[in-house]
Amino acid sequence: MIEFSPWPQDLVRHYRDAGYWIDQPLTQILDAQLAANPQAEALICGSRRFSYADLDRQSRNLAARLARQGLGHGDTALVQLPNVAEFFVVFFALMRIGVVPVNALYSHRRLELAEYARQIAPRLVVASRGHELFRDDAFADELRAKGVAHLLLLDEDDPAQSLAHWLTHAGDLPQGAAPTPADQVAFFQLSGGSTGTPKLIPRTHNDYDYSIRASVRICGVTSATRFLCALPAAHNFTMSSPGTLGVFHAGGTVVMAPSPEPLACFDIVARERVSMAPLVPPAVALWLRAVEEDPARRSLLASLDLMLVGGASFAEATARRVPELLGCRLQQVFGMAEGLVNYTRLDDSPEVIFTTQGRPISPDDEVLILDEDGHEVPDGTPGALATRGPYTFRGYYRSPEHNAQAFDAKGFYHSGDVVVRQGGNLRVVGRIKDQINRGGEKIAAEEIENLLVRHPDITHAALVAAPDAHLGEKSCAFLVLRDGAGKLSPPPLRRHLLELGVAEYKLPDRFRFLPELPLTAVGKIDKRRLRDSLAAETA
Ligand code: OOB
Repeated sequence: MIEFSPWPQDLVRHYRDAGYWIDQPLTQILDAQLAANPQAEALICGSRRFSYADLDRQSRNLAARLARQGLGHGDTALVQLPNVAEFFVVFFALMRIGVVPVNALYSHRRLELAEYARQIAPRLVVASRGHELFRDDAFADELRAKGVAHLLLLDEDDPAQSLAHWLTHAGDLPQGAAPTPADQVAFFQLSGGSTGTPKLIPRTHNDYDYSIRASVRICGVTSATRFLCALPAAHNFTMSSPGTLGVFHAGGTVVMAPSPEPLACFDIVARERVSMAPLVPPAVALWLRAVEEDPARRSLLASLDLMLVGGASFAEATARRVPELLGCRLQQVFGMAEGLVNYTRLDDSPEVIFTTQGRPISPDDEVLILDEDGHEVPDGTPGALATRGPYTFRGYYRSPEHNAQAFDAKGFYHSGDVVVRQGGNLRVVGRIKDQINRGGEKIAAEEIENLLVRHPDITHAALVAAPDAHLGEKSCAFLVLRDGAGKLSPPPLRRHLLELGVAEYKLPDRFRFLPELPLTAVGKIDKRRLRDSLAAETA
């Protein structure tokens, strides 16, 4: 079994008694539809259409082949796929045989994948030939040298490692192959992070399944729902809030799109009569602009009933324009891969929907809003969010030191968000974690600072958020150069980071050079002053 920090026994009992944890593996999502309505349309990916029976058959074929290779409980997998149907085939196949995956983002590069592989020591890697890392065999060979026994590739010619080939029938699932127990780790979610190395979040079947079932009710997902999967499929928002898994749970249809780019998505929405779409705020802005530019485009969105918006702060003025311009309802979502998810409710007043990020899923989500001394603040006063509950994790994978900081003695996870409670709803008003939220994509400042100072001419680096009209935030790196170093311009600095293998979305958007970094009274880098100086520049 994969180790994780368990919930204390009294809470475990309570979560079961309250009916949150029902001890079913995530494969039950598919099994239920296979029993109820196997021919219903589960998944559309370009011109390919999958019934629930198709999805089940292909994932069983893969599961059987993997199990015959000896993969099962105790094994992990590193998966990196774009937004294609195979993402779900692979996910359910691994769930079937109890192999625990990390689903890396397609934008991740060598640094991220190597780090995840270091942490989980996978026996299986599933990736795509279309990704720069797998275009030749160099990285694959590196992974093999570190213990990866099987590599399966999308768009691969060699049958031995062609994912498509492994999805064909080669015998049934061996006796004894089974998901991990429902109270054990099903898979890892990715943390947006604020630390030097990306952290992994163990999610159990029980906790994840509960968040999905409850989200389905809150968001009104039914078998008639046609759900656009245009954000990265591996992201917690896209997967479970209510996400693709919520749609499968309800027997609806998931429609894949390669990205949230509006014109391509509008055509898909119109062609496949999409009714529900989760988006991050910058994508919403692009959709709004596309309709403003050509109001006739609005008719392409006629089937769209509900847009879910989350992942980064969403301006009230933009929120108000969603129903007006796109002709659909709006639901705000404030969630985190670590667990806690808040939604505005479908029957909330427009004021609540436009001005807040909703309230928690569960009556047993405990949310504390704390001042600097750790005391709860009154309603209407901003404070730091701390939470625990039936689907909020209790520790990052193998990270005792970081866990000691991220959790308090009572097991509350301190998310680093600054929120205000008003009338029972939360508003996200700021952040104390050292992270940049670049339109929903999270960048841990420390990770990039560590990479920047590996440049021979850089002695100190600080990465901070700069306000940005389109993305909400962009990143700016403040650098101190070694005495005698010549001028450095952005292109070689970005090249330095790319050569270290970091994902492109983490590259600083701007660079500023200082003779030294400002320090606070206790000698820490004064990031507030750096942020203020950027705000002053824009003003
Ligand atoms: C979602 O998950 P993550 O893990 O990528 O990021 C979580 C962080 C939160 O702690 C918060 O800082 C920020 O993203 N965030 C928001 C927000 N939703 C997330 N900040 C302001 N307003 C919002 N509505 O981003 C995520 C996971 C599940 C559902 C939705 C989003």
